[in-house]
Amino acid sequence: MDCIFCKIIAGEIPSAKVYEDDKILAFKDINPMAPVHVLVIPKEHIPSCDGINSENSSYVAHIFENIPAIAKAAGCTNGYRVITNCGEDAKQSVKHLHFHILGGKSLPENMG
Ligand code: DGP
Repeated sequence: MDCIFCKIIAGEIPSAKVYEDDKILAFKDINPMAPVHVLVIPKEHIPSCDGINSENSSYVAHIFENIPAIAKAAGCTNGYRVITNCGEDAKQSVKHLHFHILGGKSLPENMG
């Protein structure tokens, strides 16, 4: 499968990892939009939010169980934002479910 995030999971493309376990990987976004910009992804290929179901939702639960510690370790000491883009209108560019953690500054109120 030609998925850039699956290649990052496989170690075929390097990334700046900040957290990894058997189910999920977190790494720095290549094009940061804030002082802290980390992506958290499931190690199973789920194309987007639309692909979450009862078979794979444990990956999503595990991501959210770990987001607070990942965000704080990355430097979010005063809050953070979690975003997932799903589909064309949201401008999802990588078709592997990922959650952006943004922080390290006071973020703009406008989300779209
Ligand atoms: P989205 O628009 O929600 O699909 O965001 C995809 C993000 O993935 C975007 O902020 C840039 C990031 N990204 C794309 N390719 C790579 C890569 O090869 N390495 C890293 N670290 N981030 C990437």
